[in-house]
Amino acid sequence: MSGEVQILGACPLDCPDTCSWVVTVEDGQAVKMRGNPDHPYTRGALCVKVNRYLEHTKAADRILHPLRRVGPKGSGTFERISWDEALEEISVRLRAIVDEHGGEAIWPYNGTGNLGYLQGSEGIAGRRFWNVLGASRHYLNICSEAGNSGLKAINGTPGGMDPENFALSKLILLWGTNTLTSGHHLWKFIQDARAAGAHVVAIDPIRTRTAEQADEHLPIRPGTDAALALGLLHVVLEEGAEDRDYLENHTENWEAFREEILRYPPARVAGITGLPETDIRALGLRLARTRPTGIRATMGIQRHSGGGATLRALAALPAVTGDWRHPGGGIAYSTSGHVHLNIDTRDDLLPAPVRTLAMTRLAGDLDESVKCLWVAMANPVGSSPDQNRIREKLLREDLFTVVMEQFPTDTADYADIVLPATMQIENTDLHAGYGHMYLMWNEPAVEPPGECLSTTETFRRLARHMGLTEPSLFDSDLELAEQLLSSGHPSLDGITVDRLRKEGWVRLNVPQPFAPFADGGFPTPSGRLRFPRGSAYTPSHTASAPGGPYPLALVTPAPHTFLNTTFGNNPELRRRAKGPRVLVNPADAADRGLTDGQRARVFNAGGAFEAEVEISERVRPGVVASAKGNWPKLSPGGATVNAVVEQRDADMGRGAVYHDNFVEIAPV
Ligand SMILES: Nc1nc2c(c(=O)[nH]1)N[C@H]1C(S)=C(S)[C@@H](COP(=O)(O)OP(=O)(O)OC[C@H]3O[C@@H](n4cnc5c(=O)[nH]c(N)nc54)[C@H](O)[C@@H]3O)O[C@H]1N2
Ligand SMILES: Nc1nc2c(c(=O)[nH]1)N[C@H]1C(S)=C(S)[C@@H](COP(=O)(O)OP(=O)(O)OC[C@H]3O[C@@H](n4cnc5c(=O)[nH]c(N)nc54)[C@H](O)[C@@H]3O)O[C@H]1N2
Ligand code: SF4
Ligand SMILES: [Mo]
Repeated sequence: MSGEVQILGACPLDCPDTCSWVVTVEDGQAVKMRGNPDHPYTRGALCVKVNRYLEHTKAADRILHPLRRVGPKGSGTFERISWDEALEEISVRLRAIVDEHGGEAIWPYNGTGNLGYLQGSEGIAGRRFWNVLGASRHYLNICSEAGNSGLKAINGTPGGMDPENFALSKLILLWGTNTLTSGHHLWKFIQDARAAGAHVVAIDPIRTRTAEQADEHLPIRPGTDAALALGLLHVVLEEGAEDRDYLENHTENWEAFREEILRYPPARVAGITGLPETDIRALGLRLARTRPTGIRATMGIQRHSGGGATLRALAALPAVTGDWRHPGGGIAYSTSGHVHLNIDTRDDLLPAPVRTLAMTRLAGDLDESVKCLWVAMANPVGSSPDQNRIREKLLREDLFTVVMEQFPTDTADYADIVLPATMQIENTDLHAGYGHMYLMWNEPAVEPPGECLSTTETFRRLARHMGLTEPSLFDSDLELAEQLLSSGHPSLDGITVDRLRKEGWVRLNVPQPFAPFADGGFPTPSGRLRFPRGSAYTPSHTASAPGGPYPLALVTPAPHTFLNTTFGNNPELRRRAKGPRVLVNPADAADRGLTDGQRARVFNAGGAFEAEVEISERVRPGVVASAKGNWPKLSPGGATVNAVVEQRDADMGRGAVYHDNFVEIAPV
């Protein structure tokens, strides 16, 4: 067909797979998007969500112009204004805030709606601009920081196995991870392993679609996984299957940790985890006898008070068994620890040292000291802990709230100014998967609709409008990409912007197959893996305390049809999600007189939301589950599951505790 071109891009969403896609453009219009079959990891298929991405870019509710609030905060009533008017109002307000209260009164609140190194939360976007103004720093700890910190404590890095190497594993532990929903491209590698005889075990309080496909499912009590890890190691020691040579040459503190393991015999672990002792023993034996064993743990398992200690304990397994020696052995949490880009946010531009505000703590920390909240790539009213308190805080009249958005989210409803943002087919970006080993390029396929601007362009225009002169604020996207690749780290050898643009992706320059710790070499001061000192198991909140008036432990996992709250307004995906639902075990339902399909109120001291009851053996007694991702304003009662998620810090990294809250349920 004449005038038809194919443009290579990458999915920007917060998903480990970072798919390669191909957009067909005809006469300046994107007419088709498909997964790129040539990409070595994502191999073609996208997912149920992003199959609707093109439709989503053209959705009727897409924000296409700058908006100014005309109604009360929260009402979502706006008038259209020009970019000039928007930039002028913002400039005046920001100048006044900086003059009167100092730059720290600005909270640049970036979320994970886009993980791009140019446009998204991983990268430069806006941060140089905020440094010039002396704004508070934002700590992006909403998702993975407890686990990252636990892994750094033991291994010196969150980076571990190359997920492609699961194809070589003989025993695979899918530990608190819902692969088929939250990063399904790994499944092909698991299937390859299975074809070669691997045994696959899912460890999850919910019988998810992943657990259903596994060879074995252990429905563990939430937040007790570190105890299970210690119990499995107890069996490994009973069998004499520890790798003494690896322990001696590549680890620290083994003797004390060995004592800690001996405090967790399977009978005790059965009491803690709610799993039969025979199952723990059987898995321990398998672990003792199977090399290589690969552990896949993603972020779900660490959304608990003890989340950091959990990842640290899981990461002890491949050190004791010596699995790190083999490709196909070890633990894979996030590959981002292997990505060494030069993210030059120019902190030298800061006029003075500034405070850091944590993303998880918006409900508590959005106090009088914050005069401007600048939200980008985030929908905190839908996704952050303690929804009701966030709403209250956003109502403050003297708070100047700017939201850069693609869609009229619940958060945008509270904005004074809304700025229209591009979607991925309309902007340039550089990405790195956190579930694979490739850098990815996203070439814009079409012009932005309406007056949408990319993140980088928005900040360039704002800097110009404010009369700022720092040259690096005006670097072009391609210049920024060059800078990102200029760290000099060997993993980037041979990777250039030209090459990325031509090829679409390039594998990090690491050995293939990749076995990062086969000969030790952990990025710790001693080069050795550091076994935990003291107690290795920190029980979660719901595992340690009786619930009192709220006895049910609530887990709030990833929905199949949304990506966090992204797509939460897509009509077809909403239809498939069938509204907010809560999974209740038959015994707990009977105790409360709940019937299948009925509307119920799920509540605790912090708030309440409504959901349709689904009575199911897929959850353990005492545990209920309701997915994240629904939009409050599109949900019955105007609230979602995050109304009952408390703002509490995990043990490490100040991670959020989304899967670690008590609730009660009553019929509506
Ligand atoms: N379709 C879809 N895909 C997504 C997302 C999405 O919203 N939708 N979100 C993306 C994002 S932001 C992230 S961070 C990743 C997260 O990906 P996952 O880690 O898969 O996320 P979750 O669904 O939160 O948790 C996974 C599983 O952990 C289980 N779990 C909870 N607590 C415990 C526990 O204490 N022990 C054990 N063993 N299991 C537990 C839950 O029941 C759940 O089935 O997925 C990404 N992919
Ligand atoms: N109950 C519960 N809540 C959770 C979790 C849980 O397990 N349970 N998981 C948490 C996790 S893992 C995460 S990562 C967070 C995510 O929470 P958030 O960071 O708030 O992510 P989203 O909810 O996806 O909202 C992202 C918004 O960014 C917008 N966006 C996308 N791309 C761009 C862009 O290029 N520019 C601009 N300006 N905007 C863009 C989208 O339209 C969307 O409205 O949610 C957390 N919330
Ligand atoms: S959300 Fe994940 S699986 Fe879906 S297209 Fe994006 S990267 Fe691929
Ligand atoms: Mo996340």
